[in-house]
Amino acid sequence: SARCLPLLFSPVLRLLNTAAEIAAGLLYMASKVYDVTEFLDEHPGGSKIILKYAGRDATEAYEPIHPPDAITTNLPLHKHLGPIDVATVAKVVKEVTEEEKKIQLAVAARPPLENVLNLHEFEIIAKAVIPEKAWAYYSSASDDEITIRENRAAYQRVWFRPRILRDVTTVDWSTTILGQKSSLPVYISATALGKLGHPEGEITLTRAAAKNGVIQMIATLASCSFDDIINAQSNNQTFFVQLYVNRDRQITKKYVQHAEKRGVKGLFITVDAPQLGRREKDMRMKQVDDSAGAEVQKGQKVQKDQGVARAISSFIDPSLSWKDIPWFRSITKMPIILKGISTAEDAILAYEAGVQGIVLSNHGGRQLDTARSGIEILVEVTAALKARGYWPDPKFEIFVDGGVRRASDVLKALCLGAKAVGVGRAFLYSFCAYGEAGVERAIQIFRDEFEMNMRLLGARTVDDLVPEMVDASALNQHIVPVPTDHLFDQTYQPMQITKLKL
Ligand code: PPY
Repeated sequence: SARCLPLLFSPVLRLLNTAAEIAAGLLYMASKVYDVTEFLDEHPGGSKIILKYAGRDATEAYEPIHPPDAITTNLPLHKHLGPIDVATVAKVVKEVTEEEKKIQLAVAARPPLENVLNLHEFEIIAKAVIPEKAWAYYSSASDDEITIRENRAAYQRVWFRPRILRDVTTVDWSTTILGQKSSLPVYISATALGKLGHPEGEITLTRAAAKNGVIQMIATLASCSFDDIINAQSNNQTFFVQLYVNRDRQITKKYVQHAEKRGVKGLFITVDAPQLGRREKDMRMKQVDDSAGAEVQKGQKVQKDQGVARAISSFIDPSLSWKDIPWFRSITKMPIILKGISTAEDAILAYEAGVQGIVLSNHGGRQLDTARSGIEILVEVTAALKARGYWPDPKFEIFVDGGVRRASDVLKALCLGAKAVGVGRAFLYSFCAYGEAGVERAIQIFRDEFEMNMRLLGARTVDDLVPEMVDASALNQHIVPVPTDHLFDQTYQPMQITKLKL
């Protein structure tokens, strides 16, 4: 069912109404009651937030920021107290908050979808219509946010060398990715916690992808459960899955094998996040949430330095290493792709480890700040692989992600050797702004841009995209001026500094 999260009611209802039980941490979610008393001190988000919902329906607060199986996987079975009869529960009258009112007005004020002409615009609209907390989590990047901006700037240091007089009456930008047909040389990359920004979450991506022949990479930390996403499939659509490797390898094994059984066609293992980067916009929002300082004074152990993301990242295994690759090979037949490679050295190790591909990525600027952009890494990686005779190799595909907002960005990456490009935030913002229709519009914009740019570039198919079509000689010059990215600069939000409580 769509109730990704379980809370509950019923035999326990009477208990829930007593102050003692409420204080003890009985929660109900999606019609089930859980006793989380002993878990209070371990909750990565602190105990305060749990106690706020004790004895009440926590579904709405829980759902957007937890993977659907967080409780069912982590809470011992004897703490699952059972279902509750919703009809017997006193209705909590929900007041409409100031923020919700603001959002309602913003939703009504959205421009008609056909007025949205490029992917940047989804970001402006998304920012207006999603909760501040969601915006903080999605838009944030690590430390000084230098890498997230570099992801855009790097594409602007690559210039085209277009060819002419090639009869470009018909142009075709379709391709295959890991042997799977794709209508675009773009796949929807994994982004977490989609329900923070839109009540339907990642399923909007699934539906739009199905209608348009686009491949979706399902995130380990999607708000919709893996099965809800797969069950929503149609048109025989293709999925990849992104994997955060759990400290408990049995959980990982189960997840991977389940994905394979359900027909997923590629396993993208995230290798650039042994610890989550410091995303200060996200962390700052947590401070606002906690009403500054009060917890410390009460002597409670609340980890105030965590944003939404850090609070739920503790399951990720920092001990993951090259030695684990054969184990992954042994548990699945899916192609294995390492997502988050940043150097030629590691690209070579990946090739030698026998994986089927790599994603050159800095995780959307959210991990190591001042790490280089994927497009810059691409030039280094293809040269090094070529020098060893490893590449081109049809059994080893190279992908790039980070900062892609235009088909022209994608074409530059393809010219330089990428098989396809991942787009995360831009699709995320498109569904936050307009749901499924927004994602469809984003895909349509890509199509329009591919058609025009391929004609103007003199490329009839993706096979015509060659290194000679770009001048990438300035790519690793980090101090050259680049043209102002007017649209991005308008949508990009500068960081804030802490405020005195005067
Ligand atoms: C990210 O936020 O960059 C992620 O990759 C998702 C995530 C969310 C929460 C914990 C760990 C990772």
